[in-house]
Amino acid sequence: MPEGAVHIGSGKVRELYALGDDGLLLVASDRISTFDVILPTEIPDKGRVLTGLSAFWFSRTRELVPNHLVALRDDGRSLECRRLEMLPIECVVRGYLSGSGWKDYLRTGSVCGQALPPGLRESDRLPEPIFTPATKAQSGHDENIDAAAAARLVGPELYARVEQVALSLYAFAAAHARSRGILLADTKFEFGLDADGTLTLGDEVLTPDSSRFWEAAAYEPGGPQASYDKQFARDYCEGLGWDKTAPGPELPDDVVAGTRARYVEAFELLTGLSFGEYIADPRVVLR
Ligand code: PZK
Repeated sequence: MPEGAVHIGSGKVRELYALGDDGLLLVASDRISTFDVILPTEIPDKGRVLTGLSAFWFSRTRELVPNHLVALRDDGRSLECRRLEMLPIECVVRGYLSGSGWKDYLRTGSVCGQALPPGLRESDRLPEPIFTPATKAQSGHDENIDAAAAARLVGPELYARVEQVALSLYAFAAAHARSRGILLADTKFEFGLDADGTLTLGDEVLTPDSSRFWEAAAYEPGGPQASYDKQFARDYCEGLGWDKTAPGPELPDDVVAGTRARYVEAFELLTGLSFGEYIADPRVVLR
């Protein structure tokens, strides 16, 4: 337990602590989930990779929108943040048709009330990226909602601003990732208001846990794409005939090593830094 911090929440793979009255500490563990189940085996350094990537993106997008990052700790897995009043919507941007977007399109021809051209295949690139808000489900899965429902939750002015900022963040990050051989299929942002009421980017951003990263060289629309980071673990679990209910299976050493290597590779491609440099001094990602 970090010194002086009071534990206030747990995500599937992260812990949240209060730091004084208006600070928070977000700590990323090495836990991994597949098919929505936390596995008993950890992936060494996964939490550092995700924290380093998140800090990298916060640093590079601060001109687009202010964010909650205050400091990156020496352990490389903990972010000191400002406490925000979080908005009650998940801000998803999709550049490709996958996951719940693909499911909704198959059923209705639309995603979040936005009609898409007919004849799209799974994983196809969309004519242009779309903002697809979702509710924050207390338990279980977030539910896609249309713009009118999201605007009722946050107010129409804030909704318009959040949509515009989320689309700008996606465009910036997708272009950066593409130039390094990675497709950013979709990503989820969470925003809040700071003490002055300023719209502020929170949570973790543009990590493999909040986004779908695909290897550009292997991209083949018409079916599901391999996950950049988790595919070894998923393939192994599927091969066991596991029924995808808790508890998940232990991962063997070679699957752990292969999965860790993919996380580190994503970090190095996206940041242009060696992961060893990051471990030696995490603040290298802040430039
Ligand atoms: C906040 N979560 C998600 C849950 C985690 C993370 N800057 C902020 N101000 C107020 N609240 C939050 C944030 C952020 N980020 C984030 N819940 C509240 C969450 C559990 C563990 F690491």
